Order: sequence, then C-alpha cells, then structure tokens
Amino acid sequence: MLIIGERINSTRPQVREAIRARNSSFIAKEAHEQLKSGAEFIDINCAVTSGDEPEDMEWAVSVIQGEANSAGICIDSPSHLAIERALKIYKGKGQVFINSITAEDERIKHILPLASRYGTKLIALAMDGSGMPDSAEGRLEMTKKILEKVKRVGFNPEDIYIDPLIRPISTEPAQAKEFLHSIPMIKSLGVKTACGLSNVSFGLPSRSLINAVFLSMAYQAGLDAAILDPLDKHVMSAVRAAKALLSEDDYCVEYIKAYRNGKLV
Ligand code: THG
Repeated sequence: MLIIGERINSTRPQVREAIRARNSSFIAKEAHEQLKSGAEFIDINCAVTSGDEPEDMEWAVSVIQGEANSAGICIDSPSHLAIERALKIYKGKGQVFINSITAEDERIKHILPLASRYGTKLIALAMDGSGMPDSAEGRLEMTKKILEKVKRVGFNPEDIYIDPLIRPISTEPAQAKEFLHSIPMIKSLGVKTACGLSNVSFGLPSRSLINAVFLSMAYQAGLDAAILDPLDKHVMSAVRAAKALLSEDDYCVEYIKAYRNGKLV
C-alpha cells in the first residue's frame, strides 16, 4: 500500500499560515518528517488560503522538491489551474498523483488531459454532482461511470485510483462497512483504490485507534493507497504490522527494523 502524507494541507491553521507567510522551512520540515516516518508521497493542498491557489501551489511544490527530490507528490486540488502550475514546476524524480477528479464532466474535461500529458496517476472520487453514494453497489456504479469517461480518452485504468469515500462512523455507523465491501468490487473493474483515512474517526475519542484498526481492515480488503498522518505512531505501526501479516514483508525484516528504530507502539 502506498502511503501519502496528509499534513501539508491548508485546512490546518499552521500550514495555512506558513503558506501565507512563505515560511519554506516549516513546509520543508513537514515534508521531511513525513518521509522520515514512512510516507512515499506528500499530499499538497493549498485550497483554503486567502491567496492565489495556483501561485501558492507552485511555491509549495518547489519547496517540497527542494527538500526531497525523490519524493512523490499528490496534488490535492479541485482547480485545474493549480494542478497545472504544480505539474509545470515539478522536476522531482518521484511519481505524481492528481487528487482528484469526480464523475462530473467539468473536472474530467480539464484535468484528464493534464494527467495524460504529464503521465500522472489519478485519484477519482466515487461521486458526481448529485452527491456521495451510500452503498457499496452505489460506489461501484459511480466507478463504472468514471471509467466510461476516462476510457473514452484512452487513459489507462491501471493509473486510476478510485476513492470510495469514507465517512465518519460517529454519524453514519454503516458507512465503514459499505466502504470496505466496495473495495474488492471496485478493484474487479481493473482499477486501484485510495482513500483519506482520518475522516472515519471524526467526532470520536482516541481517533488514532479507530484509524489504525480501520486501516488494517482496508489493507486486508485490498486498499492500494492511503492519505494519512505518517507521524501518527499507531497508524504507521498498523501499516507495518499489516504488511508483515499479509506477507508483504519477507521474514518481517521491515517490521523488526521499525521496532529497532523505535517506530512501533
Ligand atoms: N480523499 C482524497 N483526498 C483527500 C481526502 C480524502 N484530501 C484531503 C483529506 N481527505 C485528507 N487529508 C487530511 C489532511 C489533514 C487532516 C485530515 C485529512 C487533519 N485533520 C484533523 C482533524 O480532522 O481534526 C485536524 C487536525 C489539525 O488541525 O492538525 O489535519 O478523503 N482523495
């Protein structure tokens, strides 16, 4: 499973302020710490600053690639203008995700050509203008709708990561189960899956416990990528344990190494 670090997100007040003040050492440190903790990709979201999103995005990408040239990036924006600026400035050696499109024509029309031109992977939210599906079947139907549109322009379905969208169990108790059921159904269409993890625990105490257990369930269900806080020791311990348990870590070498480096709970 690919780990995408969520922390450089302008919904966090400290990040918002750092972007506004062009505090490159703060952003570089956030990137560095996430990579050191096991993230392979850095999600970058500049959507809720008071400034100019494309300008902010270009700055953030340049700071992050200056800090870690080999890190992959995950350009988290609904704006094709911001996404294009990020793609133009990125010269790193990592892979690139565009996060995200939906089944809506407007976003597909502008963003899909960028994904093709720059050879990126693409996260697609299983929703359209009418909202999010409630059931696993609804998520599958939404995936089919997205795939139809994406295949029409010749984009490789293997580069699509469908996000079945996780919702808080505190207010929608059945949603985690529907999400988990949808993963193998969606993957049977030949695409991969991704999600933002922490929404599942919104409104509950001991959030990292819920996040860690849910992550291990999603891992077993076949989730291919997760956007999460790599500095959360419970969650990253669950990732390492799940890898060992699902034979993705021969002789538990990585698990034992993580233990020796003090990275396990
Ligand atoms: N799917 C996809 N992309 C996404 C999401 C998703 N991008 C954004 C988001 N969801 C995932 N990223 C974050 C980034 C930061 C936080 C949560 C999710 C975060 N949350 C704390 C909270 O919820 O209380 C705030 C704590 C703080 O302020 O530091 O920080 O689902 N494709």
